[in-house]
Amino acid sequence: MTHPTPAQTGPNPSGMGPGETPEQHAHFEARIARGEKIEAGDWMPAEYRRQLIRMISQHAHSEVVGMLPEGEWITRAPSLKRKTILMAKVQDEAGHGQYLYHAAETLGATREDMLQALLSGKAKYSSIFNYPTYTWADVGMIGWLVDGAAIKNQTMLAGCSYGPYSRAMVRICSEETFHHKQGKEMIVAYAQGTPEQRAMAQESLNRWWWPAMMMLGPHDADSPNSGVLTKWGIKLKSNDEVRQEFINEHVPELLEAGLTIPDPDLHQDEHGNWRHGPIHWDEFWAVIRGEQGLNRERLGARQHAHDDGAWVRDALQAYTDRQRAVAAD
Ligand code: FAQ
Repeated sequence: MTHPTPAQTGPNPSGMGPGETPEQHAHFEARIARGEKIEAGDWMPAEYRRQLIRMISQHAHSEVVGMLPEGEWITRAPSLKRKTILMAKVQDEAGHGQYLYHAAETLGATREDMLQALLSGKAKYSSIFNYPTYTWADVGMIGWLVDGAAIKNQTMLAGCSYGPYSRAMVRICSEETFHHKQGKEMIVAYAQGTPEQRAMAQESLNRWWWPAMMMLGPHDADSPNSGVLTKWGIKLKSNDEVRQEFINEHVPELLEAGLTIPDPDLHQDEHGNWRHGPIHWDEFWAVIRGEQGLNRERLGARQHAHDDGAWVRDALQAYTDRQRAVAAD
């Protein structure tokens, strides 16, 4: 049985689907309240399934599209050590995409539908990957800030109520931690290096700080999906809570590295939380809509890769057909 891709249906804030009963919902919610994981074959509200397919497939697309800005730098890495680290990181992102597409498949989504939704522009992927990588320092800054933000969000998702997503997150987070460390190590080295290296690291931070803040999603008041996701234990923290954790960890570390954060309003409040200035959400929505940034180039590169891989899919299909014919004999 296949289920509609999220782009085919709209949000359902009440969460009650046609033919579903309050008793079914009460039983389902009691399981979540007891901390049980919901598994693929278990009964679940249609809206729970739809929300998970939406989030997990968009997450998978983000991992795969996220390979592009960094992959462009593999041939230009400044040393063998940096090249091997970057190659391992980009390969990891492909693996994360695979785990996540599989997790979405457990909910009845098909790989073909998900890929079609990405390539046609119907499905979203993270806004952060529509920003260009202009210098080598951007590779380090992605590791430090983008993986840093992703880990904050995904550590939370590792505790989510859907078993296959939660388990995929545990594995992905351990790999993302390595990505985060290598990015930080690289930027700290440049921030303490030659004047040119320091300038390169600072200029990169100036471009990536705000997009990294935005990638954790709109403010809670503007987050239409959060209500139902929180109710059903998919999101255990709100967008703003995760963003606050990200800032509190990263601001002191960036300052200690000798870098300046491009936010004149940044300050620490009486509770020790770092408070940021206004976020330019117009830019965020324009980037998501593909009106700003590299959306067209990213989708073009994915389409090219998809077309290039057609012979692999054909070969796999021919092999499967032959195995089935042999088994039938
Ligand atoms: N970009 O109601 P909410 C990574 C959309 S992985 C694009 O708050 P929600 C690894 C959202 O979909 C990074 N769209 O949404 C790596 C919704 O539209 P829809 C990806 C965004 O789901 C590192 C609308 O705005 N991580 O970086 C974004 O409750 C380095 C309203 O928003 C995941 O996907 C955005 N940034 O919260 C790889 C984690 N934010 O779908 C390579 C899983 C929001 O209704 C190199 N996802 N939107 O049409 C999540 O945790 C959540 O989906 C959020 C958004 C927190 C992203």
